[in-house]
This record gives sequence, structure tokens and C-alpha cells, in this order.
Amino acid sequence: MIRLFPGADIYAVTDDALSLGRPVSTVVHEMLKAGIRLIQYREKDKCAGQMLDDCLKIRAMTKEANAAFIVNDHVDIALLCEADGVHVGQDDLPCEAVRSLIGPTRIIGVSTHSPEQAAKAVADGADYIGVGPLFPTRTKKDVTAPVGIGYLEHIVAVYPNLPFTAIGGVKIHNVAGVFRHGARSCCMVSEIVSAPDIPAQIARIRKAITE
Ligand code: TZP
Ligand code: MG
Repeated sequence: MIRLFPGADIYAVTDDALSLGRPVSTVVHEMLKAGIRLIQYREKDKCAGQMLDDCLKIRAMTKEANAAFIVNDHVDIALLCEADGVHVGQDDLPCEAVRSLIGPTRIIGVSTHSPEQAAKAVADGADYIGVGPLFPTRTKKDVTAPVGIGYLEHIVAVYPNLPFTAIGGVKIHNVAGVFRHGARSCCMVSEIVSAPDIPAQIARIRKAITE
């Protein structure tokens, strides 16, 4: 992950419903102010026009801050806003189909929950994978049962050079353990967007990672 996205120790993901009423542009502004260099737009309940509006704003902000910007699920919106890439899950468009739409240089991330899914994502040309959910989380509807640290250890052992981000219930209290088990990037939603003071929260997370 670090080679793919410099400064991607924390991969911050948006979620309007958990953001204490703040607009997504405000939340992203706070993330960037705190030095986050990898942001994913993940909004499940917005209409396409609103998502495009949000993503055009976030693209401009992330470009200015020299941060990478990934759009969850929506290849069309990613292309329209000139995002750096797209993140897809197991029930979304397959990796090869996304590649045919976005071309060779944009990034594709694929969520994986098992060794088989990881092997397929790698074979299909994913640039990075999501590894999780490591712990219970209420952020994602219909989320699979936590896969646990064992799956993280599998990825670290089998794919030492594969960029990946650890996801699902990653919090200040468990993030150090996630990094100790070999993660170099963790993906967080609620722990960041639900914090009243996002920069202070990100500073606390970074401190926990490096302690
Ligand atoms: N994919 C697997 S778990 C998850 C996603 C998008 C949600 C993670 O959210 P949180 O709030 O960091 O547990
Ligand atoms: Mg998806």
C-alpha cells in the first residue's frame, strides 16, 4: 500500500449517515487538513447526481492536497470526476470489467473476505485489496462475519508485496495490533467520520499506530 499510495497508513472513507450532520465536503476537508492522503467516497444512499456533485468537489480538494481519490462502486462517477480509481466488492462489477472501462492506469481496489477471493482479485489484476472485515462493524449493511486476524496473517504471508488495506471495525484501541500483524494501511469509516474533531481523532489514531 505504501508504495502504491505514499502516506496511505490511514485510508479514510466517507459515510454521510455517520458524519454528525456535516456535509461530506466538510468531512473530507478535515481529513485532508489532518494529512490523510487516500480518501474513498462511499455513499450508499445518495442519488447519482448528488454523488457526482460531491465527487467533483472532492476531486478538486484531493488534487489540491496531492491526495489520492477512489470512488466506491460507481465506475461512471469515477470517470466523470477523474478519480484515481474505483473500489469494488464481491457483488459489484468484476475487476476485469472495471479495468476495461477505466483503462490501464487508474487504480482498482477489490474487497476480499477469504483466501480464494484474494487469489482471484490478484489474478484479475487488482492493484490493491481490502482485507476484512477484521472485527465486527455496523457501518456496512449485510456485512460478512468478521474474518479475524488469521486472514490478515494469510495475506501478509502469501502476498508479501501485495498492497492491501485492513478494514472492518478498526478502531483506536485495536489499530496497533492490526499493524503489528503486518498491515501497513488500515481503512476506517466510523472511527473517523463520527469523531467531533476529525483532525484530533486522526492524530490519536496515528499516535496509536506508532506507539
Ligand atoms: N467493508 C468491509 S467492513 C466495511 C466495509 C466498507 C465497513 C468498515 O467500517 P468501520 O466503521 O471502519 O468499521
Ligand atoms: Mg461495493
